[in-house]
Amino acid sequence: MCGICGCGEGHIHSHDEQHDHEHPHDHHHGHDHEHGHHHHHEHGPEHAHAPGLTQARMVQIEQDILAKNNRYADENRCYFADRGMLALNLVSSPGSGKTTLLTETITRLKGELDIAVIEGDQQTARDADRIRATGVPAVQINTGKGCHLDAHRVGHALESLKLPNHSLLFIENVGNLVCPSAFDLGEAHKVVILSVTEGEDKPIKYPDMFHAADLMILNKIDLLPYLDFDVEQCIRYAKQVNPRIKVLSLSAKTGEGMESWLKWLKAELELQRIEYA
Ligand SMILES: Nc1nc2c(ncn2[C@@H]2O[C@H](COP(=O)(O)OP(=O)(O)O)[C@@H](O)[C@H]2O)c(=O)[nH]1
Ligand SMILES: [Mg+2]
Repeated sequence: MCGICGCGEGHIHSHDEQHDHEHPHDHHHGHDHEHGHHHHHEHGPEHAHAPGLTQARMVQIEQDILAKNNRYADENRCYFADRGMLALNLVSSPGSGKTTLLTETITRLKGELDIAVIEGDQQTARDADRIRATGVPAVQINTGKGCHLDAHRVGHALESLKLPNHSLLFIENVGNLVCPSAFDLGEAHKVVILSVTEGEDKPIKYPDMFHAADLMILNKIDLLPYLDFDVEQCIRYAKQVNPRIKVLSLSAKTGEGMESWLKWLKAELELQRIEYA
């Protein structure tokens, strides 16, 4: 994960480490931390590859970051549970079709359900703009050099969305098949989207991600006639790293296979309603 690759936020201490002992995180103080981590840099390790940091110290820092993330994820999970909401964390490499799948899904479901989206990208608000064009609320989080969304920033996005009970919330993570697998955002499920243009071996090359996901969506099946992508082999690889993974094949572009995905979404939302509402 990010402590190892050194890409987390550009420096290894996240602003919430300092934030923790300044005031407790309650998600209700309306404070904007988006640009708040320019202070405190004189303290603590700044870079994952900082000279003088032992491997043991690096591992410790990494565990601390994940433990803090997990506490925020638990807060988010309570937030979702209190409202009978379904939150999904969409993960994939860049360009697999996450935003297209979302706009196509929203167009089909927005008459029936309350839907909102949290968009994670390193830069720009392009994806949040694409979502808002469908008529549902979206919050963009820019992670800068960061390669994943963390639960703390998702918690702040929830504050500004003020979602009604029983909402369906999609969280589109930063395009990256590695780091987002390690960060729980409080979601009910991670959904991994794999485009058939990426090659059938991705589940075994990036096993952490496919292991963390409960559902794999094989997207862009409209392109199969032009490729030598082996669907069956891909599904075997996915099940090899995660025997309980569910698989749906679809084309966000033509709409083929979308019905099963919509059905899955509604069933999962219904489960949350029954369990918590
Ligand atoms: N042929 C085809 N192209 C798709 C499909 N889904 C998305 N795309 C295209 O793939 C590109 C990346 O899509 P985007 O939704 O931005 O992917 P993201 O980076 O995962 O959010 C765009 O050019 C989309 O039009 C699909 O099912 N079939
Ligand atoms: Mg996108």
